[in-house]
Amino acid sequence: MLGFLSKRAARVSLKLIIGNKNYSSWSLRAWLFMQESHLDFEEIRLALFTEQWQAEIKRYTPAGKVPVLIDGDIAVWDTLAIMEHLREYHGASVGWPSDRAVRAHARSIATEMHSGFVAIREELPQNLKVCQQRSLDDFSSGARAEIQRVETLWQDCFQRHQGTWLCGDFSIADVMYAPVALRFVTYGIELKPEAQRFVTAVKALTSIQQWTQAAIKEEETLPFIDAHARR
Ligand SMILES: N[C@@H](CCC(=O)N[C@@H](CS)C(=O)NCC(=O)O)C(=O)O
Repeated sequence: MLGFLSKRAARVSLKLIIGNKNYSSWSLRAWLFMQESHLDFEEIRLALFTEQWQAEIKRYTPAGKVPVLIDGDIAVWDTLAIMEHLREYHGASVGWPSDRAVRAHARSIATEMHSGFVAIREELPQNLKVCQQRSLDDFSSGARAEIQRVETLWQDCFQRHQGTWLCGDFSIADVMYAPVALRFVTYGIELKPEAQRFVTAVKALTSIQQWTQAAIKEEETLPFIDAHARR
């Protein structure tokens, strides 16, 4: 048994390079995926946009962004690539729904998030220390439209599929939208009850609570992100 454990420990060489827990939503996605997949990994946190940031991140990826997965001598960057790599080579249990139509829906909404929602990212950047009650009127028409799209998308999921999560069991679609749910909490965006179900489910995850508690303890500040909370 001990022999098995030590072999396993030797085999597990995954490192996840992340940014500040308070600010980095893409880091949160990769980390959440790995936690909920019960993978062993070492976490390496780099503070975003410090003087050393560019030099530090370029040691791991030419793309210059977090998250980055280090798997032995292989570096994988970009959240979707990281998740696919972990599914293929490390048996990550979080994935896509088994039903073909549900899987197609999950893939569509997950990649809609991955490639879009630019106004939400700009006007409601992840900042887990924020606790506000904002009105939709505070945001541009573009951001309002995107918030409404997310609300409709979540409602549609719960109307189409049975279960706690967007497409039934916890999947990559939920990983993609979890940081959006937290933004709606921190900026105090009210949602229709059916969409709010997703926010409630995300907040209840132990992994999310652990990440948020660590984020709140971080001391670094990014004034250009904090500025969005002061208006
Ligand atoms: N498409 C990338 C986005 C990664 C990304 O934008 N990461 C941000 C932090 S959340 C970053 O590293 N920004 C640093 C920079 O732009 O210099 C992914 O899915 O991982």
